[in-house]
Amino acid sequence: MQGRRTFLQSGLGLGGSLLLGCDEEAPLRPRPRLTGQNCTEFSRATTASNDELVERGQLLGLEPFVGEDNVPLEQPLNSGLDGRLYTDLSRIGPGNLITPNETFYVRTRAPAELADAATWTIALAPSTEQPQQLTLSDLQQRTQDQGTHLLECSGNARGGGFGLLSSARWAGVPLLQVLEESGLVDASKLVLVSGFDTHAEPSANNHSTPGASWLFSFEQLADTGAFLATHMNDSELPLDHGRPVRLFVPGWYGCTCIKWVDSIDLVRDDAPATSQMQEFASRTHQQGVPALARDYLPANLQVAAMPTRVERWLVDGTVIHRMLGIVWGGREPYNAFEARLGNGDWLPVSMCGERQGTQTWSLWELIFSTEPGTYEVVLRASDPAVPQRRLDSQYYLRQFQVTS
Ligand SMILES: Nc1nc2c(c(=O)[nH]1)N[C@H]1C(S)=C(S)[C@@H](COP(=O)(O)O)O[C@H]1N2
Ligand SMILES: [Mo]
Repeated sequence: MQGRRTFLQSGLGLGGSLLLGCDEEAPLRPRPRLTGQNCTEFSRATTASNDELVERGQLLGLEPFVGEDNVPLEQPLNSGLDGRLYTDLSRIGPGNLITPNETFYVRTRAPAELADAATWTIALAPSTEQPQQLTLSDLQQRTQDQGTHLLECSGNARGGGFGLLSSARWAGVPLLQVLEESGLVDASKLVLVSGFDTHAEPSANNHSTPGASWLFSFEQLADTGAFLATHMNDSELPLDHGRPVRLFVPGWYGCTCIKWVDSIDLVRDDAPATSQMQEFASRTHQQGVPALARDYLPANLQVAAMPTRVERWLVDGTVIHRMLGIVWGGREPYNAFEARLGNGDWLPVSMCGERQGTQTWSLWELIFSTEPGTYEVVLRASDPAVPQRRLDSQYYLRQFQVTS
C-alpha cells in the first residue's frame, strides 16, 4: 500500500508538470495530447473499442468508482415520497452538458392523486384579504426561457453515486413578476410556496416527510431570480418533475424547488419554519433547526467539485488515465481547482474552458498514470478564501479503481 502511494505521488509530481511514463520501464515522455485540445469530445465508452481512438490514444474503457452502493442509475425506483431516479454522472461530457428529461434525477415521484393539469390553479395569497387565483394559462402566456440551471438535492450522497444532481434548460415566469402583476408585493411579509404532496403511502421508515413548502423573503426572490417553471428542455415538465408547475430557485438546493405548486401565500415575517424547512435544516447547513422561517440562511450551493468519470487509455503502448469531473455552485465562477489522489500532492486540474457563470456545471480534466489499486480523490478550490464548506469536509470524496 505504502509503495503504491509513493509511486503515485512521485509519478504525478514530476517537475510540477504531468509526465507520462513514471515507472522504470517506460522512458519519460512529455504528457501525450490525447486530443487536439483539452477535454475534446469523446463518445460514451463502457467497453473497449477500436472506434474510440482519438489521435494516438485508444480509449480502453472506464475505471469504476467503488464504495457507492451500486444503485441502479437512470431508471425510476419506488414511488411517491420514496421515488427516486439517479442520474449517471459519467455521461457528462463536453457535448453532453444538459441532462435529458428522462434521466434528470428525481427525488419524490408524482403523487398518484395529482389533479389534472388542465384544471390546475394556484391559490394566490389565500390567507390574506385579497385571495386570488392564478391559472395555468396565465402562466403559460408569460413563460420565457430562464436558461440552463443545475439542480442538486441537498441530500445528494456517495451511496447514490452523487446522482441526485442534474442540469437542464428551464422556461417559466419569475415569481416576483407574478406577485408584482397581482399587486402582492409587500416586503414586510414572507412568501410561502407550497406544493401538492399528498401521497397514498407514507415513506418507508418515515424517511421523507410529506408536505412540501418553503418560505422566502422578497429579497431572496429578487436575488435568486426564482421562477415558476412550466417547461424543461423545451418540453412540458414531466409529471415527476412537478407538472404542471414547479418552483425553481437558481443556486439553491432542490428542497426549496417545490414541485406541483398549488399555493403561493403571503405570511407574517414571524411565521414558523415549515416541516420541509425543518427536515432539510442540516442538509442546507443551517445552525440547528431554527423555529422561525426568517432565521433560515439562504439554502445556496457553495463551490463544489468532484470527479465523474475515469477513462483508461492506451497511448503508444502505455496505459494512462484521464479523469473528468465537474465544478459547480459558488457566488462567482471560480476557475482554479486542485485534486488529490490518494495521499499524493494537490495537483491543479485543467478547466475545459472558462466557466460560463455559476448556474450550471463546468468540466475539468486531469491526466495521470499510476499503478493498479484503489484511490481516493478529493478536490478543493485553490484559493482557500473561497467558501467551500462541502469540499472542506470532503463531502464529495470518491474512490476509484485502477484495474490491472
Ligand atoms: N411537492 C414536492 N416538491 C418537492 C419535493 C417533494 O417531496 N414534494 N422534494 C424536493 C426535493 S428534496 C428535491 S431535491 C427536488 C427534486 O426535484 P426533481 O425530482 O425534479 O429533481 O424537489 C423538491 N420539491
Ligand atoms: Mo432534495
